[in-house]
Amino acid sequence: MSACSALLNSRVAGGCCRLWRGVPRPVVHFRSASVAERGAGRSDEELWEAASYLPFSGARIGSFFQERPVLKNPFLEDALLRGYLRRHLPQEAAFSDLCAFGERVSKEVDVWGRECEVTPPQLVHFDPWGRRVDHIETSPAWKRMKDLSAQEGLVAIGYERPFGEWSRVYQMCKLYIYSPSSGLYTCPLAMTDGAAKVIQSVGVSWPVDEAYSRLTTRQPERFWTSGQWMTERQGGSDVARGTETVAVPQTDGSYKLHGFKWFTSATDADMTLTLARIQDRTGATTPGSRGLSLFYAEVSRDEDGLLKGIEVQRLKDKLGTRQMPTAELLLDGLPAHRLSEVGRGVASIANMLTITRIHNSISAAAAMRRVVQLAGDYATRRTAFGKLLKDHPLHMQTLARMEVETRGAFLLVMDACRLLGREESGMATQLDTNLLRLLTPVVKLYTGKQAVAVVSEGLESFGGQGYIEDTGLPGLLRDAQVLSIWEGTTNVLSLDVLRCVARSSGLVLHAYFTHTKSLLAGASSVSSLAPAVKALDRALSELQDFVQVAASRGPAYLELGARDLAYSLARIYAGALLIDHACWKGASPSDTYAALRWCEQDLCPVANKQARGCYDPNTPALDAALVYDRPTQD
Ligand code: UCC
Repeated sequence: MSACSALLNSRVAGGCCRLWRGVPRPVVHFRSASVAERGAGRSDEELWEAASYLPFSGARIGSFFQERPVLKNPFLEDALLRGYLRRHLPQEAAFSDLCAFGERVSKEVDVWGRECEVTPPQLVHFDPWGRRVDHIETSPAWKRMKDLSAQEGLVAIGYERPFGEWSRVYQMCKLYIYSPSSGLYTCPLAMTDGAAKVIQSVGVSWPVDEAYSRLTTRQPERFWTSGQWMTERQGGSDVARGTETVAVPQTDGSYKLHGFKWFTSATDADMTLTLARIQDRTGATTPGSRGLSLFYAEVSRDEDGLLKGIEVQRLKDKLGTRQMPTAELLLDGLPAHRLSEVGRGVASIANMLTITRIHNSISAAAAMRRVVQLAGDYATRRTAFGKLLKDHPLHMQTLARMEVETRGAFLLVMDACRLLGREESGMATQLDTNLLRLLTPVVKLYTGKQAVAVVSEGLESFGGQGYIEDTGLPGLLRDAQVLSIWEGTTNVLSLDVLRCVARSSGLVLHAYFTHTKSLLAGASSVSSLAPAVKALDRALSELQDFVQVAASRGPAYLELGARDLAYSLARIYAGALLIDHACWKGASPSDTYAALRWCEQDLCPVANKQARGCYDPNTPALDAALVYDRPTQD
């Protein structure tokens, strides 16, 4: 008997109910007509008993519950992912592993991811006896993620190469399934993968041979993660000018690092790669990029349990990625080994940047996919205005637009993975290498922006529930916001696009145009795709025109066009990939529809903005005047 009905019964027993005779009965709302009907002809006692089922009466909170979206196996639910693999990697072993992993993610790992979010890391500076310990405590779930990452080969696959040139695609598909449930463990994995790649490129020998084997192992007890400490007090973008850390040579050929790393992600790592300036005998260093060298350091403790050469100043209080420890570190004599030639630090760590930027793009596409899957599921459960959300055409139009964005992002990043796999397995042509150099910043910057927009739209599709913290949905948006910031902001990467065009004397663009045209070649006879092909052809020739005109203008003109150029490169390339995929014999009508819808947007914003004079010499002054427009004094 509920407390409420007990109370009512005691009143009935005491004859209180008689007091109600002759006075208006309280207005009661029965939960349903059937309850009301059952009340007909009942005694007062029975009616009061029935009233104890009233919604919102006493301790009862009524029947106002909403269905929750259900996370199903993200591999089985993803038609494009499965189609892409059927087309390019039709291997039973890959399918069964991804299917089993998808099951594990939905049934087991997703809960750990939530645990990481609600149990953020803590920094313990001192032990109970006052000794400085600088211990970063992470949740049990975060530690389980580390073991799982090793067992599932989330880094190892890239180095074992079980499927030759398609191994990177396979590895990244696993990470794509894992990412939104990983509690941001994909961040240390990205840096670990990048560090392994750098070590491989400089040579797997002492002192990094042991580290390499630990970064790429499948044995949880041996597995190491790596940090990537590039950001200092002056900020994270202008590494060449902002790096103050110095490396003091030791007599045994090693170094000790002294500096302040302002933003180190996943700081519970076992080792790190970092940049520093080597001091000469007088203590002088070389400024700029040419003064930077790349160093390897282990994060270890002495026999008293103190960190060797590191003080953890504090953990960062961030908008998102709260699951992950991000710290400010004082390096005070951190033992290190130089990995690059002197002054070749940036060029040497560039391999790491390529890998982490691809991981970043995977996380972006995966965040979009996750919110689209959850929103789609919710639409089959949630009724509003008399019918399920899925039966409201405007709602479905919104979800379909999110789906189109997600598909474009997925194909973009998978193509970068395809090229990376070709390069690493020795299959890459010069065109592939050039294309990968151009696409890496383009894909990272474009998918980072898409993720914020699509995840934000996704939250809205849940109505107010999308704004409620313990649904787990707001965390998706917070974590998406970082994707356009770290590993190079949108503008920094847009300038990187210009830089790689200039450094390659335009060869990266040549590769881009050549490959994009080849992607369209099979579509010319497919009538259902004709509007998309026509739009893409036009955009491609507009882009070529822009490149020709811009080449004859000064650097200032190009800089103003850089962001729009990068967006144009991304939209056109994604359109070509969608069209190409829709031409595949195993493609579905939805693949065609997605290609058509993608190509309806402004595919070449740089040409349209150029035509409106947006990069003309007077624009910077007008932009500044607008930004700093203030009310004039009366
Ligand atoms: O944000 C961080 C947090 C880590 C968390 C990791 C999460 C990963 C995702 C997880 C998913 C969930 S760590 C810090 C991130 N910081 C950046 O990304 C820096 C952004 N800034 C840039 O990218 C700049 O463009 C710089 C630092 C690269 C510019 O420096 P420089 O010294 O001015 O660069 P230069 O002079 O253009 O290039 C120096 C050399 C050249 O080689 P050489 O001398 O042989 O011609 C370049 O070609 O480096 C080469 N290089 C590159 N090579 C520069 N950038 C690249 C590149 N992207 N690819 C290949």
